[in-house]
Amino acid sequence: MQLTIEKIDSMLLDIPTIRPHKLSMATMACQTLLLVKMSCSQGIVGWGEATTIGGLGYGPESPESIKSAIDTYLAPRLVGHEFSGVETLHQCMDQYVKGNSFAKSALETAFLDAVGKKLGLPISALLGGAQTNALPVLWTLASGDTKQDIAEGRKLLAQGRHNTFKLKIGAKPLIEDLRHTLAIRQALGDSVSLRVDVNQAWDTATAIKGIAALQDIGIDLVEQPIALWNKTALVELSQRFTLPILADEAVSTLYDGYALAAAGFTGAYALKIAKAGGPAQALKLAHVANAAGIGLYGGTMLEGSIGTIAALHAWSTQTLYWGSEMFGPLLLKDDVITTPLVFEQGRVSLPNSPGLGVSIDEDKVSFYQRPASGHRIQ
Ligand code: MUC
Ligand code: MG
Repeated sequence: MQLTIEKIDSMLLDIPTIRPHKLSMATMACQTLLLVKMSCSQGIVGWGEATTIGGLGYGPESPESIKSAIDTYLAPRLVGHEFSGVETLHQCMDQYVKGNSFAKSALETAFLDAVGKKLGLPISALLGGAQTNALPVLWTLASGDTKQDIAEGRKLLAQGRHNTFKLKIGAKPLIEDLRHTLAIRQALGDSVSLRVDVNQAWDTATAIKGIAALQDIGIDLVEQPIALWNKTALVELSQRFTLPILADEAVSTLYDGYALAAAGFTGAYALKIAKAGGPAQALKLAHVANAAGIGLYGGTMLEGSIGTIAALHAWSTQTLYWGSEMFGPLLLKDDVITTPLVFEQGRVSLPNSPGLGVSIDEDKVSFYQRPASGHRIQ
């Protein structure tokens, strides 16, 4: 297999969210999708996507910096070159550009889409083969209001769309977050799995107090309670409590995963294609986790359909002990693929036609595309 990349176009799309989505570091009224359109030999076109949360609130790459890294530094190194697969593509990207895993993820996704279309195989087949075509998916209750979250959770349970929920806490004092969590726990009932994501907001002392209380409330998983750099305390917290800790911001690549496991971390890892540099790179972290006996969770950067489906192809090759949160497209008011993903009975189904397995509505892409001179503060 050889594929020559002939042209790379990147664009920013701003799509409103269905309601404000409140995290400890940002409130999202809109999500910005960075889309990549990769034109290759034989008229094959691949699509990729990268998103982040809250501009520069989540990590070191913003939508605008992802676009600039692609346009100025990555695309010129790739265009006109022939690649035999994602590994040679990555060697080239890593040689000229350090870091910038979100930008690389969009390009790796577009390349995988193109390779799949050339070979007539879904991306999952390129990555090892799907174990399932319906993946577990939770929903995040993050309106910022306890009553509204309860109403939203009840409605989704009644519809049968989700049976597992994640709450975003950490922006408010601990006592308020605990009251909020307990109220939702009581309202939604014991058969529902409830998790919380603190997005690094606590110091270690608050985490010890908070996790002990969350354990009593019956929470199943506590995601990234403390700062991403504090690996020592994260390991200690994982060993101190029976309530498992999910490492998110603290674990991006296989190297992070190895270091945390070697230090004695006993929790689980949130895989994200953006953190690792693409679907194939994220699976390297999954393999390290498998070797260390660490459970996996399919994580999202609240991608639209293209990024979500790219991740689903990768996650489908794994056993996700903690399920996934690939609900990003449901949080957006509109979509750029012609046939939306189907979410029902706590699962999302994986397309199985070649590449990503989707058709892009290019009129929608143009409609939501940010003008070249425009800017948006999330
Ligand atoms: C995160 O930190 O996990 C995932 C789901 C959600 O609502 O926010 C994200 C980001
Ligand atoms: Mg998280």
